Amino acid sequence: MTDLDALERDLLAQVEGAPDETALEGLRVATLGKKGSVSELLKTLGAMTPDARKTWGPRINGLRDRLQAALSLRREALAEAALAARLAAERIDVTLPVREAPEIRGRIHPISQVIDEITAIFSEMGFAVAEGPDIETDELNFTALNFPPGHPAREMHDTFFLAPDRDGRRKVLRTHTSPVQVRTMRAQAPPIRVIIPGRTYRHDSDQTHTPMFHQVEGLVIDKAANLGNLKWVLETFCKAFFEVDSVTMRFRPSFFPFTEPSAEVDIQCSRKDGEIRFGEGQDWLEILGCGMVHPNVLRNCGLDPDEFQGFAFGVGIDRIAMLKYGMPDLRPFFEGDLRWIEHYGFRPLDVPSLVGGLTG
Ligand code: 2NM
Repeated sequence: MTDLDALERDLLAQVEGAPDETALEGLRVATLGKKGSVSELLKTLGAMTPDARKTWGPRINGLRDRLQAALSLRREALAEAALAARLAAERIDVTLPVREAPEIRGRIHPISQVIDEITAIFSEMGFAVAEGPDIETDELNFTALNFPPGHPAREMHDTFFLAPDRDGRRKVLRTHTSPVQVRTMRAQAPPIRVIIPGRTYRHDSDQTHTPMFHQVEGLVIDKAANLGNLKWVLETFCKAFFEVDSVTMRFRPSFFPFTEPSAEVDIQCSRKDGEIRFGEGQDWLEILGCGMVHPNVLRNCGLDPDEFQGFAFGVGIDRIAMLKYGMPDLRPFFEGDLRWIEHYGFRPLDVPSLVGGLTG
């Protein structure tokens, strides 16, 4: 019958045009489902005469079979297309570079590197690391260290003062790390061997000075520590730090309120085309200050100068970092310019040690 042929053409066209698997499933339910249009047609066979059924049975069943075949063909085609679309959408370009992990991408600031190097060297000599606050009392920064109140030596330091507290006392940004030595002597009994790396502050700013800078100071207190020990410690440090087999050092008499006698130490070097080499040459480079701890300082820290003595030294970290790593200007140290740290920074996994090498 032409009605059945028209129905078949229409259904097959709908199957062919189903845009996705959901629409196709809707079509299946509407035709072959329990109450689907084709299922309803099949049900009419039961009520027919045997003759009519002979004619209509094969036609309606044929329609159902062809419709079923068309549905599964279309379902396969749609599934294939959906998979292809997903593969295209979720495609990953495995040739793209991987983003580096922080421990690979990051850089250690030369100051941190040099502090780690210095710590490694002095640890080997039996020194511990001590630390203290950046904001100190006047007593710890000056008075205990034998700078009497009103003494002109306080002016050598271009101190940053904080606003006075209720009692009119003004705290200071520490001008050196020496207050930590005082804290250490007051807190623990000799023998003492410590180094103190840290930030220090002075009101000074030009090509070679920043208002915040870094120092390492060292302190040794026992019953017999002497200038000979001091010289050995400093020479051992300089050779290890500058990675040379020998250094020539020159001790010039100097003055610090907290040491007596006091000296400034130069090391011999050569300068060719702006490049500095140690252990050779005719030039002298000032690198640190040192001396025997003043009896007044020992007394101020509760130690009897007739029983205990010791030496101390102070090194400017920023300055020796510039010398060792050939950095001509101090100011970019604290500007946070990524290009500078890319160039002068160190790799996080190259940890300085005397065994593995200080500088990787
Ligand atoms: C220096 C130079 C010389 C020093 C002295 C002391 C203390 F606390 F023991 F008295 N601490 N640091 C010292 C001595 C520091 O820096 C250039």
